Amino acid sequence: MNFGKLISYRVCGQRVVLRFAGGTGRIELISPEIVNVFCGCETEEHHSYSIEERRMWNAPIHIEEFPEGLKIITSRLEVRVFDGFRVDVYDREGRLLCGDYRGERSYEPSVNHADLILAAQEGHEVSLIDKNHKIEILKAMQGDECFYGLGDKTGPLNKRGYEYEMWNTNNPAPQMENVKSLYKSVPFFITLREDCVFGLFFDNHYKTYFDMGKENPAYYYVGADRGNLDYYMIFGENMARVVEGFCALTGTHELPPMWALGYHQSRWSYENEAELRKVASRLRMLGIPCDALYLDIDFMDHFKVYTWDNEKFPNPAGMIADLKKQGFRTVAILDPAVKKEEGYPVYEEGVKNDYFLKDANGEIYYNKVWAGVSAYPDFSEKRVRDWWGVHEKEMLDTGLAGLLMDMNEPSTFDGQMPPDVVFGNEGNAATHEEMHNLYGNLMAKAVREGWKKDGGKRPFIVTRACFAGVQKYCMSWTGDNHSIWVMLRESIAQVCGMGLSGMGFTGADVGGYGSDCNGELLARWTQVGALLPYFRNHSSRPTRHQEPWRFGDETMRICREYIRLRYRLIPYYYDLFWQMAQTGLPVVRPLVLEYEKDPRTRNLNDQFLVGPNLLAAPVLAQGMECRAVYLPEGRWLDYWKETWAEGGGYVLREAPLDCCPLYVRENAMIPMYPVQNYVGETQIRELTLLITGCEASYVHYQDNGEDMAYQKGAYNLYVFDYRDRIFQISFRHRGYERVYDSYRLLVNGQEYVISRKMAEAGFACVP
Ligand code: MIG
Repeated sequence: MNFGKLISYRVCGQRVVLRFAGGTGRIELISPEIVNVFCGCETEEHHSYSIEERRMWNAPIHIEEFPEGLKIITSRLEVRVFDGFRVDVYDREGRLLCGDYRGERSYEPSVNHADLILAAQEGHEVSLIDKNHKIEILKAMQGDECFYGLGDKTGPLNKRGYEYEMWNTNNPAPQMENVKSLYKSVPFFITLREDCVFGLFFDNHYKTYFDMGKENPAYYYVGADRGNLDYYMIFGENMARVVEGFCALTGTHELPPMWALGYHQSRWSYENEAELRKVASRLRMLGIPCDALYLDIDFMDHFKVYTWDNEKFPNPAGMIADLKKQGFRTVAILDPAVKKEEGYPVYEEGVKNDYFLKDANGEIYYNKVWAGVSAYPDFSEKRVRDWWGVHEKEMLDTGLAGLLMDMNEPSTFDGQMPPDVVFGNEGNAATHEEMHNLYGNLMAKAVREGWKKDGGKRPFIVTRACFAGVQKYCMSWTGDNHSIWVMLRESIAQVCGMGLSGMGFTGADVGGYGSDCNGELLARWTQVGALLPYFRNHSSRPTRHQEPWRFGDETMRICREYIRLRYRLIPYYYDLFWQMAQTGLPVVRPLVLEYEKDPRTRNLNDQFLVGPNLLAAPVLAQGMECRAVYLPEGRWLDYWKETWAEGGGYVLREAPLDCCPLYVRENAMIPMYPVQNYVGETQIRELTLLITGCEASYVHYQDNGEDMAYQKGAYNLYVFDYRDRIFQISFRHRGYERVYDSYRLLVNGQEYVISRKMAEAGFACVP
């Protein structure tokens, strides 16, 4: 796009409309620190599916003209606009934070056309497309940039030097670091520089391209061939504020039911009632805590959505109720496509009421998935979402506690869905080319709305495909990984990257989905999975079973130990989930999020933090029994040895197969529960608090863990304070009738059990 000379401008509240010789653009201050750059190439106004309720924060601006252009000044920023709609952002001290690149893109084709054609014959994936895009946002590289986020992408945590595409893709082959798109598209990344940090959200849901300095180290760019030029630069004093800013625009996860934080056991598939019950009793017999069991596609009658195979599962409600008595919730998979079959009510209703996507000729569009020839619900229409929700309600009436949405890229077995397939889109018909990346979000919206019909229980909805902002509706998992060591390692950067992109409730299939797992890999993977937000062991049909007991006693005991650790940490996780619902800050964090000024955290791919207080340095390679652990500034308590380690450098930690090195920050608290077979098995009357150092304070959240009463104030917010050896609790909010009767304090190696009264009065921890 060629905007040419800046001719005139008009100020309208926090918005500046800019007339260039070649078109109109505008800059809007969403807040003093969030800048929107917009040009309506296809629609006059914003056309966003991520920012559904557009919020604005008060941001008085004033304008100064200068010879080359215009300055738009807020209390925090100075946005300079030049000819060609070039935009540079400075802080109020005059430091350049982010500047447009002034040259053209320049790249040397690394291979010639003939080579590509040659390689394509053997099946190599080659891209022959012209690399220039209609919309290109080029930012000048200052040299010190690290890049984070971009939703679920493979490769290192720091995306510098890599290129990606946003086009939701289901590819069951191992997703290694050369893969450009996975199931999810979140066109948002964070640029971290030595003395500044900001996020860039490209609010364009068409296929988009991100090059983080791979093509040319002089710039990084974002591109698209369709849609609007519409992006947000989100500044903030640190990375956490930037993540919060992005979530303020696109939403946060809601508080999940507490059981969702437990261990989940899955398999494609537990074939029938007997097999599922066997898994359940095995878990209880071995004392392996578990909260959820999964029904994969085989529970359906010939893979028909919203049906049950009555032979394999003759009495779903009865079975689900029995499992519930043993403390298991049942979660079922939910695929979008509807089998084409006469007499199948879901299909017939869809045809009759015009609920399915259409081809360019206005006929129902069919492709193939598990059920064979199938039609695709048009979730862009509210009436279709409502209908979907009615069937969902019937499903939930059997007692199901959750739904896992799969194949919503949407997947097609018989070639790609053509770009001209038509979505109704509430009267503004749109094509698949535009709507592809949104299909998962729209399905999630349908399922979240449908869930409300079920009354008061908190939703547990998981998605595989999605676009930016899906966190308002559901959580996610990373899809089909493989039981190979690199994918265990990769899952950490994936989960951390998603956490920085608003999607902090996520996890990877523990043990790996495709390929065969083995005992050592499962043990190591369970150690990692036990610490990631969504903790589910899942494996694919043609692979070896990988429940914790499948590889002998030692593996089982190690897995059980770490699953139990997770259950001890449940209140800590719950606090972090509560905090995430308020602010968007993820539960699991790359070290750089908490220690961005420390350059040694910026490329750490094999460690992570759970909240601010717990650091994990898992072993991610076969045969490794010792590893270097980077500890940031400060002292860290070795969780297992109960000894202190000095931070600000690497320590060497032995890590035999039964050990995942863990460290607790100095001057911190971690609340813990006793191990239970499942969340809610016993009523917790005593809270254990691990306290390190000599001064710590901590906010703890408590509610019934089940329903929506917390939204009406039925929760407690405690403040725990420890200083000068005095431990004291107080309430910031008191609305939930149950409070802890006593506290078990673990203070630097000493243990004190004290009553609530003593805790409220202030207790001196003196041995
Ligand atoms: O490609 O329903 O990612 O978790 O077990 C197979 C069968 C389709 C893909 C999901 C996986 C699930 C499987 N599904």
